[in-house]
Amino acid sequence: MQFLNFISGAWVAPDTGKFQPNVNPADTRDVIGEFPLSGAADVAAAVGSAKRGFDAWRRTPAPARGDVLRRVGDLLSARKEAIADLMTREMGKPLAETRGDVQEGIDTAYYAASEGRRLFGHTVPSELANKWAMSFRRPIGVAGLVTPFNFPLAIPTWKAFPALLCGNAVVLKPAEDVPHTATVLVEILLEAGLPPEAIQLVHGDGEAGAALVSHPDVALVSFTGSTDTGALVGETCGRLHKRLSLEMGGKNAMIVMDDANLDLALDGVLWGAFGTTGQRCTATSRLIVQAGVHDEFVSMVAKRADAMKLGDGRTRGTDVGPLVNAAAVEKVERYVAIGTVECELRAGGGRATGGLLDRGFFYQPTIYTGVKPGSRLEQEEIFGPVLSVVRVNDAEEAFAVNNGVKYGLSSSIYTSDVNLAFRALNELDNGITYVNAPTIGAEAHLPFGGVKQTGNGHREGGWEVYEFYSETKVGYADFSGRLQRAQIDNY
Ligand code: UN1
Repeated sequence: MQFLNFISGAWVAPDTGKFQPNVNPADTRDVIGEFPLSGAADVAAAVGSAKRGFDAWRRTPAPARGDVLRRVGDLLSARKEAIADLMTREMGKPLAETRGDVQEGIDTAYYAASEGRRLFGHTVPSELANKWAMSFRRPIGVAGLVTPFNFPLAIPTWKAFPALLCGNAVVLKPAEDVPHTATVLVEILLEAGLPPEAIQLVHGDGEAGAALVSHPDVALVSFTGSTDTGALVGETCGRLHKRLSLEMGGKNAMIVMDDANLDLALDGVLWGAFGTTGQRCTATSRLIVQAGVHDEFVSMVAKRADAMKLGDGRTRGTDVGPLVNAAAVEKVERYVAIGTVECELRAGGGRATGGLLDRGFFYQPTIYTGVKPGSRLEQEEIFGPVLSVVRVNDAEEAFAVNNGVKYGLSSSIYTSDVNLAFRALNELDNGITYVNAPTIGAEAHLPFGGVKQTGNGHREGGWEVYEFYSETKVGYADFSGRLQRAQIDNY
Protein backbone atom coordinates (compact mmCIF):
# COMPACT_ATOMS: atom_id res chain seq x y z
CA MET A 1 0.00 0.00 0.00
CA GLN A 2 1.18 3.48 -0.83
CA PHE A 3 0.96 6.23 1.80
CA LEU A 4 1.08 9.96 1.07
CA ASN A 5 2.10 13.33 2.47
CA PHE A 6 -0.55 15.68 3.85
CA ILE A 7 0.00 19.10 2.27
CA SER A 8 -2.41 21.98 1.57
CA GLY A 9 -5.32 20.06 3.01
CA ALA A 10 -4.92 16.98 0.80
CA TRP A 11 -3.11 13.64 0.80
CA VAL A 12 -0.59 13.93 -2.02
CA ALA A 13 2.32 12.04 -3.57
CA PRO A 14 5.75 13.62 -3.19
CA ASP A 15 7.03 15.89 -5.90
CA THR A 16 10.16 13.73 -6.04
CA GLY A 17 8.03 10.75 -7.13
CA LYS A 18 10.10 8.65 -4.71
CA PHE A 19 8.82 6.22 -2.09
CA GLN A 20 10.55 3.83 0.26
CA PRO A 21 9.32 0.71 2.05
CA ASN A 22 8.58 0.74 5.79
CA VAL A 23 9.35 -2.70 7.20
CA ASN A 24 8.62 -4.43 10.47
CA PRO A 25 11.96 -4.70 12.32
CA ALA A 26 10.85 -7.95 13.96
CA ASP A 27 10.19 -9.52 10.56
CA THR A 28 11.67 -7.76 7.58
CA ARG A 29 9.44 -9.70 5.18
CA ASP A 30 6.47 -7.81 6.60
CA VAL A 31 6.19 -4.54 4.64
CA ILE A 32 3.79 -2.03 6.17
CA GLY A 33 3.71 0.16 3.10
CA GLU A 34 5.57 2.50 0.79
CA PHE A 35 6.03 6.00 2.20
CA PRO A 36 7.11 9.21 0.45
CA LEU A 37 10.75 10.23 0.26
CA SER A 38 10.09 13.93 0.00
CA GLY A 39 12.33 16.75 -1.16
CA ALA A 40 12.64 20.51 -0.86
CA ALA A 41 9.68 21.21 -3.18
CA ASP A 42 7.36 19.16 -0.97
CA VAL A 43 8.61 20.98 2.11
CA ALA A 44 8.15 24.35 0.39
CA ALA A 45 4.55 23.48 -0.51
CA ALA A 46 3.86 22.37 3.05
CA VAL A 47 5.37 25.50 4.57
CA GLY A 48 3.41 27.72 2.17
CA SER A 49 0.18 26.05 3.15
CA ALA A 50 1.07 26.18 6.85
CA LYS A 51 1.58 29.93 6.56
CA ARG A 52 -1.99 30.27 5.33
CA GLY A 53 -3.15 27.87 8.01
CA PHE A 54 -1.40 29.91 10.67
CA ASP A 55 -3.25 33.03 9.70
CA ALA A 56 -6.63 31.50 10.51
CA TRP A 57 -5.63 29.21 13.37
CA ARG A 58 -3.92 31.95 15.37
CA ARG A 59 -7.24 33.85 15.42
CA THR A 60 -9.12 30.87 16.88
CA PRO A 61 -9.47 31.48 20.64
CA ALA A 62 -7.08 29.37 22.69
CA PRO A 63 -9.91 27.57 24.59
CA ALA A 64 -11.40 26.54 21.23
CA ARG A 65 -7.99 25.32 20.10
CA GLY A 66 -7.92 23.34 23.33
CA ASP A 67 -11.30 21.80 22.52
CA VAL A 68 -9.83 20.33 19.33
CA LEU A 69 -6.98 18.81 21.31
CA ARG A 70 -9.39 17.37 23.87
CA ARG A 71 -11.16 15.55 21.03
CA VAL A 72 -7.75 14.36 19.85
CA GLY A 73 -7.21 12.90 23.34
CA ASP A 74 -10.60 11.19 23.17
CA LEU A 75 -9.82 9.66 19.78
CA LEU A 76 -6.38 8.48 20.89
CA SER A 77 -8.00 6.88 23.96
CA ALA A 78 -10.63 5.12 21.87
CA ARG A 79 -7.98 3.78 19.45
CA LYS A 80 -5.18 3.15 21.93
CA GLU A 81 -4.94 -0.58 21.27
CA ALA A 82 -4.96 -0.32 17.47
CA ILE A 83 -2.35 2.45 17.46
CA ALA A 84 -0.13 0.51 19.88
CA ASP A 85 -0.32 -2.48 17.57
CA LEU A 86 0.64 -0.59 14.43
CA MET A 87 3.40 1.21 16.32
CA THR A 88 4.92 -2.06 17.53
CA ARG A 89 4.68 -3.40 14.00
CA GLU A 90 6.68 -0.52 12.59
CA MET A 91 9.31 0.01 15.29
CA GLY A 92 9.41 -3.12 17.41
CA LYS A 93 9.02 -2.29 21.10
CA PRO A 94 6.57 -4.57 22.97
CA LEU A 95 2.88 -3.70 23.15
CA ALA A 96 3.00 -2.71 26.82
CA GLU A 97 5.49 -0.02 25.84
CA THR A 98 3.63 1.21 22.76
CA ARG A 99 0.45 1.40 24.85
CA GLY A 100 2.43 3.60 27.23
CA ASP A 101 3.58 5.66 24.27
CA VAL A 102 -0.05 6.27 23.21
CA GLN A 103 -0.99 7.06 26.81
CA GLU A 104 1.72 9.72 26.90
CA GLY A 105 0.08 11.26 23.83
CA ILE A 106 -3.33 11.14 25.53
CA ASP A 107 -1.94 12.79 28.65
CA THR A 108 -0.26 15.45 26.52
CA ALA A 109 -3.53 16.11 24.65
CA TYR A 110 -5.58 16.62 27.81
CA TYR A 111 -2.89 18.78 29.38
CA ALA A 112 -2.84 20.92 26.22
CA ALA A 113 -6.63 21.13 26.19
CA SER A 114 -6.67 22.54 29.71
CA GLU A 115 -3.81 24.92 28.94
CA GLY A 116 -6.10 26.58 26.41
CA ARG A 117 -7.90 28.12 29.38
CA ARG A 118 -4.67 29.24 31.03
CA LEU A 119 -1.80 30.44 28.80
CA PHE A 120 -1.26 32.93 31.58
CA GLY A 121 0.37 36.26 31.19
CA HIS A 122 1.10 38.73 33.98
CA THR A 123 -0.54 41.98 34.97
CA VAL A 124 1.82 44.15 36.99
CA PRO A 125 1.56 47.64 38.40
CA SER A 126 2.94 50.45 36.30
CA GLU A 127 5.20 53.01 37.96
CA LEU A 128 2.88 55.67 36.51
CA ALA A 129 -0.68 56.45 37.57
CA ASN A 130 -3.55 55.58 35.25
CA LYS A 131 -1.47 53.19 33.24
CA TRP A 132 -1.65 49.42 32.98
CA ALA A 133 1.22 47.08 32.24
CA MET A 134 0.75 43.47 31.24
CA SER A 135 2.33 40.61 29.37
CA PHE A 136 0.52 38.07 27.24
CA ARG A 137 1.35 35.28 24.80
CA ARG A 138 1.21 35.30 21.06
CA PRO A 139 1.77 32.43 18.65
CA ILE A 140 4.95 32.52 16.62
CA GLY A 141 4.22 31.14 13.17
CA VAL A 142 5.05 27.95 11.31
CA ALA A 143 6.63 25.32 13.56
CA GLY A 144 8.92 22.75 11.90
CA LEU A 145 8.96 19.56 13.98
CA VAL A 146 11.52 16.82 13.39
CA THR A 147 10.87 13.72 15.47
CA PRO A 148 12.66 10.41 16.19
CA PHE A 149 11.61 6.78 15.85
CA ASN A 150 11.72 5.64 19.48
CA PHE A 151 8.50 7.30 20.69
CA PRO A 152 6.61 7.46 17.40
CA LEU A 153 3.48 8.93 18.91
CA ALA A 154 4.48 10.55 22.21
CA ILE A 155 7.28 12.76 20.92
CA PRO A 156 5.32 14.19 17.97
CA THR A 157 2.53 14.97 20.46
CA TRP A 158 4.99 16.62 22.89
CA LYS A 159 5.80 19.04 20.13
CA ALA A 160 2.67 19.35 17.98
CA PHE A 161 0.06 19.69 20.74
CA PRO A 162 1.61 22.63 22.62
CA ALA A 163 2.60 24.20 19.27
CA LEU A 164 -1.02 24.02 18.08
CA LEU A 165 -2.50 25.03 21.40
CA CYS A 166 -0.41 28.18 21.30
CA GLY A 167 -1.81 28.96 17.84
CA ASN A 168 1.09 27.95 15.60
CA ALA A 169 0.74 25.91 12.41
CA VAL A 170 2.76 22.70 12.25
CA VAL A 171 4.85 20.96 9.62
CA LEU A 172 5.77 17.52 10.94
CA LYS A 173 8.67 15.51 9.52
CA PRO A 174 8.66 12.20 11.41
CA ALA A 175 11.55 9.73 11.38
CA GLU A 176 11.51 7.58 8.26
CA ASP A 177 11.27 4.42 10.39
CA VAL A 178 7.87 5.37 11.84
CA PRO A 179 5.81 7.15 9.18
CA HIS A 180 2.68 5.09 9.77
CA THR A 181 2.18 6.23 13.38
CA ALA A 182 2.63 9.85 12.29
CA THR A 183 0.09 9.36 9.51
CA VAL A 184 -2.49 8.06 11.98
CA LEU A 185 -1.79 10.98 14.32
CA VAL A 186 -2.44 13.48 11.53
CA GLU A 187 -5.64 11.66 10.53
CA ILE A 188 -6.83 11.96 14.14
CA LEU A 189 -5.99 15.67 14.33
CA LEU A 190 -8.08 16.25 11.21
CA GLU A 191 -10.93 14.09 12.45
CA ALA A 192 -10.93 16.09 15.70
CA GLY A 193 -11.58 19.25 13.73
CA LEU A 194 -8.17 20.84 13.26
CA PRO A 195 -8.30 23.14 10.21
CA PRO A 196 -6.43 21.21 7.49
CA GLU A 197 -3.85 23.87 6.77
CA ALA A 198 -2.81 24.06 10.42
CA ILE A 199 -1.08 20.68 10.05
CA GLN A 200 1.18 19.37 7.30
CA LEU A 201 2.89 16.00 7.18
CA VAL A 202 6.01 15.55 5.08
CA HIS A 203 7.59 12.10 5.07
CA GLY A 204 11.20 11.51 4.26
CA ASP A 205 14.76 11.34 5.48
CA GLY A 206 17.39 13.93 6.34
CA GLU A 207 16.93 15.69 3.01
CA ALA A 208 13.35 16.66 3.89
CA GLY A 209 14.41 17.46 7.47
CA ALA A 210 17.18 19.78 6.29
CA ALA A 211 14.83 21.52 3.84
CA LEU A 212 12.33 22.10 6.64
CA VAL A 213 14.86 23.38 9.17
CA SER A 214 16.38 25.81 6.66
CA HIS A 215 13.14 27.09 5.13
CA PRO A 216 12.97 30.87 5.77
CA ASP A 217 9.25 30.80 6.58
CA VAL A 218 9.66 28.27 9.38
CA ALA A 219 9.80 30.46 12.46
CA LEU A 220 10.66 27.84 15.02
CA VAL A 221 12.14 24.36 15.00
CA SER A 222 11.88 21.59 17.53
CA PHE A 223 14.23 18.67 16.99
CA THR A 224 14.74 15.41 18.87
CA GLY A 225 17.59 13.23 17.70
CA SER A 226 21.33 12.79 17.89
CA THR A 227 23.69 15.41 19.27
CA ASP A 228 25.61 15.46 15.97
CA THR A 229 22.52 16.19 13.88
CA GLY A 230 21.36 18.64 16.55
CA ALA A 231 24.57 20.61 16.05
CA LEU A 232 23.80 20.97 12.33
CA VAL A 233 20.23 21.99 13.09
CA GLY A 234 21.56 24.49 15.62
CA GLU A 235 23.96 26.03 13.10
CA THR A 236 21.22 26.46 10.54
CA CYS A 237 18.76 27.92 13.00
CA GLY A 238 21.39 30.22 14.48
CA ARG A 239 22.27 31.57 11.06
CA LEU A 240 18.61 32.13 10.18
CA HIS A 241 17.58 33.46 13.62
CA LYS A 242 15.01 30.76 14.33
CA ARG A 243 13.75 29.81 17.73
CA LEU A 244 15.04 26.29 18.41
CA SER A 245 14.47 23.52 20.93
CA LEU A 246 16.91 20.61 20.88
CA GLU A 247 16.53 17.29 22.68
CA MET A 248 19.56 15.17 21.98
CA GLY A 249 21.70 12.37 23.33
CA GLY A 250 22.10 10.86 26.75
CA LYS A 251 24.50 8.61 28.61
CA ASN A 252 22.31 8.09 31.63
CA ALA A 253 23.55 6.37 34.74
CA MET A 254 21.94 4.49 37.58
CA ILE A 255 23.91 4.62 40.81
CA VAL A 256 23.48 1.70 43.20
CA MET A 257 24.85 2.28 46.70
CA ASP A 258 25.77 -0.40 49.23
CA ASP A 259 22.62 0.39 51.23
CA ALA A 260 20.27 0.05 48.25
CA ASN A 261 17.37 -2.37 48.07
CA LEU A 262 19.01 -4.61 45.47
CA ASP A 263 15.84 -6.36 44.35
CA LEU A 264 14.24 -3.02 43.62
CA ALA A 265 17.36 -1.80 41.81
CA LEU A 266 17.42 -5.03 39.80
CA ASP A 267 13.96 -4.51 38.35
CA GLY A 268 14.85 -0.87 37.73
CA VAL A 269 18.07 -1.48 35.84
CA LEU A 270 16.56 -4.16 33.59
CA TRP A 271 13.68 -1.87 32.66
CA GLY A 272 15.96 1.15 32.28
CA ALA A 273 18.67 -0.54 30.24
CA PHE A 274 16.75 -2.97 28.06
CA GLY A 275 13.28 -1.42 27.77
CA THR A 276 12.75 -0.18 24.19
CA THR A 277 15.86 -2.30 23.48
CA GLY A 278 17.93 0.52 24.99
CA GLN A 279 16.70 2.94 22.32
CA ARG A 280 15.56 5.74 24.59
CA CYS A 281 17.38 8.99 25.15
CA THR A 282 16.67 8.24 28.81
CA ALA A 283 17.95 4.64 28.67
CA THR A 284 20.14 3.46 31.53
CA SER A 285 23.37 2.86 29.68
CA ARG A 286 25.73 3.06 32.66
CA LEU A 287 25.40 1.25 35.96
CA ILE A 288 27.57 2.76 38.67
CA VAL A 289 27.82 0.34 41.60
CA GLN A 290 29.45 0.78 44.99
CA ALA A 291 32.16 -1.79 45.69
CA GLY A 292 30.39 -3.49 48.61
CA VAL A 293 27.54 -4.79 46.46
CA HIS A 294 29.18 -4.69 43.04
CA ASP A 295 29.85 -8.39 42.48
CA GLU A 296 26.58 -9.58 43.97
CA PHE A 297 24.49 -7.04 42.07
CA VAL A 298 26.22 -7.62 38.75
CA SER A 299 25.55 -11.37 39.04
CA MET A 300 21.90 -10.68 39.77
CA VAL A 301 21.56 -8.37 36.75
CA ALA A 302 23.45 -10.69 34.37
CA LYS A 303 21.33 -13.66 35.36
CA ARG A 304 18.08 -11.83 34.72
CA ALA A 305 19.37 -10.25 31.48
CA ASP A 306 20.27 -13.68 30.13
CA ALA A 307 16.73 -14.83 30.85
CA MET A 308 14.98 -11.96 29.07
CA LYS A 309 12.77 -13.15 26.26
CA LEU A 310 13.47 -11.57 22.91
CA GLY A 311 10.89 -11.62 20.20
CA ASP A 312 8.19 -9.89 18.24
CA GLY A 313 6.74 -7.16 20.44
CA ARG A 314 3.27 -8.25 19.37
CA THR A 315 3.80 -11.74 20.82
CA ARG A 316 2.70 -12.28 24.40
CA GLY A 317 5.60 -12.77 26.81
CA THR A 318 8.18 -10.78 24.85
CA ASP A 319 10.44 -8.72 27.13
CA VAL A 320 12.65 -7.13 24.50
CA GLY A 321 11.84 -6.38 20.87
CA PRO A 322 14.24 -5.82 17.98
CA LEU A 323 16.44 -2.84 17.22
CA VAL A 324 14.85 -0.50 14.73
CA ASN A 325 16.92 -1.28 11.63
CA ALA A 326 20.14 -2.76 10.25
CA ALA A 327 22.14 0.42 10.88
CA ALA A 328 21.22 0.26 14.57
CA VAL A 329 22.52 -3.32 14.77
CA GLU A 330 25.76 -2.31 13.10
CA LYS A 331 26.24 0.55 15.54
CA VAL A 332 25.76 -1.76 18.52
CA GLU A 333 28.18 -4.24 16.97
CA ARG A 334 30.85 -1.54 16.68
CA TYR A 335 30.59 -0.79 20.41
CA VAL A 336 30.51 -4.45 21.35
CA ALA A 337 33.75 -4.92 19.42
CA ILE A 338 35.34 -2.24 21.62
CA GLY A 339 33.83 -3.60 24.83
CA THR A 340 35.00 -7.12 24.18
CA VAL A 341 38.60 -5.93 23.95
CA GLU A 342 38.58 -3.45 26.85
CA CYS A 343 36.08 -4.90 29.36
CA GLU A 344 34.64 -8.10 30.73
CA LEU A 345 31.53 -9.39 28.97
CA ARG A 346 28.95 -10.57 31.50
CA ALA A 347 25.86 -11.11 29.33
CA GLY A 348 24.88 -11.11 25.68
CA GLY A 349 27.43 -9.74 23.26
CA GLY A 350 25.90 -10.84 19.97
CA ARG A 351 22.90 -10.84 17.71
CA ALA A 352 20.03 -12.97 18.91
CA THR A 353 19.35 -15.62 16.31
CA GLY A 354 17.45 -18.84 15.73
CA GLY A 355 13.89 -19.45 14.60
CA LEU A 356 11.77 -16.35 14.14
CA LEU A 357 14.57 -14.13 15.47
CA ASP A 358 16.44 -14.62 12.19
CA ARG A 359 13.80 -12.50 10.48
CA GLY A 360 14.48 -9.34 12.47
CA PHE A 361 17.09 -7.05 13.99
CA PHE A 362 17.42 -8.74 17.38
CA TYR A 363 20.34 -8.16 19.69
CA GLN A 364 21.01 -9.78 23.07
CA PRO A 365 20.87 -7.69 26.24
CA THR A 366 24.58 -7.09 26.77
CA ILE A 367 26.48 -6.22 29.94
CA TYR A 368 30.12 -5.27 30.44
CA THR A 369 31.91 -4.89 33.75
CA GLY A 370 35.25 -3.26 34.39
CA VAL A 371 34.26 -0.31 32.21
CA LYS A 372 36.67 2.55 32.81
CA PRO A 373 35.43 6.11 33.25
CA GLY A 374 36.53 8.07 30.21
CA SER A 375 36.50 5.07 27.86
CA ARG A 376 34.37 5.18 24.73
CA LEU A 377 31.92 2.59 26.04
CA GLU A 378 31.42 4.73 29.11
CA GLN A 379 31.18 8.07 27.29
CA GLU A 380 29.31 7.58 24.02
CA GLU A 381 25.62 7.06 23.39
CA ILE A 382 25.06 3.59 21.92
CA PHE A 383 21.24 3.59 21.64
CA GLY A 384 21.02 -0.15 22.03
CA PRO A 385 20.84 -2.87 24.69
CA VAL A 386 24.35 -2.41 26.08
CA LEU A 387 24.90 -1.71 29.78
CA SER A 388 28.33 -0.59 30.98
CA VAL A 389 29.10 -1.22 34.65
CA VAL A 390 31.52 1.03 36.54
CA ARG A 391 32.70 0.13 40.07
CA VAL A 392 33.09 3.01 42.55
CA ASN A 393 34.10 3.29 46.21
CA ASP A 394 31.78 6.00 47.49
CA ALA A 395 29.11 8.55 46.63
CA GLU A 396 31.62 11.25 45.66
CA GLU A 397 33.18 8.98 43.09
CA ALA A 398 29.73 7.91 41.86
CA PHE A 399 28.67 11.53 41.38
CA ALA A 400 31.91 12.35 39.56
CA VAL A 401 31.47 9.41 37.19
CA ASN A 402 27.84 10.34 36.56
CA ASN A 403 28.84 13.92 35.78
CA GLY A 404 31.91 13.03 33.72
CA VAL A 405 30.15 12.78 30.37
CA LYS A 406 29.14 15.43 27.85
CA TYR A 407 25.47 14.55 28.17
CA GLY A 408 23.06 15.37 30.99
CA LEU A 409 19.56 13.99 30.46
CA SER A 410 18.60 11.70 33.34
CA SER A 411 20.19 9.90 36.27
CA SER A 412 19.08 7.71 39.11
CA ILE A 413 20.25 6.69 42.56
CA TYR A 414 19.22 3.70 44.64
CA THR A 415 19.91 4.23 48.33
CA SER A 416 18.09 4.06 51.64
CA ASP A 417 19.93 7.13 52.95
CA VAL A 418 17.53 10.05 52.64
CA ASN A 419 20.29 12.62 53.04
CA LEU A 420 22.29 11.07 50.22
CA ALA A 421 19.21 10.99 48.01
CA PHE A 422 18.73 14.73 48.40
CA ARG A 423 22.44 15.40 47.88
CA ALA A 424 22.18 13.47 44.64
CA LEU A 425 19.26 15.63 43.51
CA ASN A 426 21.52 18.64 44.02
CA GLU A 427 24.79 17.26 42.73
CA LEU A 428 23.96 15.21 39.65
CA ASP A 429 24.28 17.24 36.44
CA ASN A 430 21.10 16.14 34.69
CA GLY A 431 17.76 17.58 33.74
CA ILE A 432 16.01 14.73 35.58
CA THR A 433 17.13 12.64 38.58
CA TYR A 434 15.16 9.71 39.95
CA VAL A 435 15.47 8.40 43.50
CA ASN A 436 14.88 4.66 43.83
CA ALA A 437 13.52 4.47 40.29
CA PRO A 438 15.23 3.95 36.92
CA THR A 439 16.35 6.66 34.50
CA ILE A 440 13.21 6.35 32.40
CA GLY A 441 9.59 7.12 33.13
CA ALA A 442 9.14 10.86 32.72
CA GLU A 443 5.53 12.02 33.10
CA ALA A 444 3.86 14.23 30.52
CA HIS A 445 3.00 17.09 32.86
CA LEU A 446 6.56 17.75 34.04
CA PRO A 447 9.33 19.49 32.13
CA PHE A 448 11.51 17.04 30.19
CA GLY A 449 15.01 17.76 28.97
CA GLY A 450 18.66 17.72 29.80
CA VAL A 451 21.70 19.86 30.48
CA LYS A 452 25.06 20.08 28.73
CA GLN A 453 25.05 18.60 25.21
CA THR A 454 21.69 16.92 25.71
CA GLY A 455 19.78 20.11 25.08
CA ASN A 456 19.90 23.83 24.51
CA GLY A 457 18.08 25.02 27.59
CA HIS A 458 14.47 24.40 26.60
CA ARG A 459 12.17 21.78 28.06
CA GLU A 460 9.39 19.72 26.56
CA GLY A 461 6.30 18.71 28.50
CA GLY A 462 4.62 20.35 31.44
CA TRP A 463 4.11 24.08 31.70
CA GLU A 464 7.52 25.09 30.38
CA VAL A 465 6.99 23.97 26.81
CA TYR A 466 4.24 26.58 26.40
CA GLU A 467 6.87 29.26 26.83
CA PHE A 468 8.81 27.83 23.92
CA TYR A 469 5.85 27.76 21.55
CA SER A 470 4.65 31.27 22.30
CA GLU A 471 6.17 34.70 22.22
CA THR A 472 5.77 37.00 25.19
CA LYS A 473 4.35 40.34 24.26
CA VAL A 474 4.02 43.27 26.62
CA GLY A 475 1.18 45.77 26.43
CA TYR A 476 1.08 49.18 28.12
CA ALA A 477 -2.19 51.11 28.19
CA ASP A 478 -2.01 54.71 29.36
CA PHE A 479 -5.43 56.12 30.19
CA SER A 480 -4.20 59.32 31.89
CA GLY A 481 -4.88 61.43 28.80
CA ARG A 482 -1.46 63.06 28.90
CA LEU A 483 2.13 62.21 28.15
CA GLN A 484 3.61 60.27 31.04
CA ARG A 485 7.32 59.54 30.93
CA ALA A 486 8.59 56.33 32.55
CA GLN A 487 11.81 56.61 34.53
CA ILE A 488 11.61 60.41 34.34
CA ASP A 489 8.42 61.87 35.73
CA ASN A 490 8.52 60.19 39.14
CA TYR A 491 12.22 60.27 39.90
C1 UN1 B 1 13.08 9.31 25.24
O1 UN1 B 1 13.81 8.69 25.98
O2 UN1 B 1 13.38 9.43 24.04
O3 UN1 B 1 10.93 9.02 30.31
C2 UN1 B 1 11.81 9.89 25.72
C3 UN1 B 1 10.62 8.21 29.45
C4 UN1 B 1 9.55 8.51 28.46
C5 UN1 B 1 10.03 9.46 27.42
C6 UN1 B 1 11.39 9.17 26.94
N1 UN1 B 1 8.38 8.99 29.10
O4 UN1 B 1 11.20 7.16 29.39
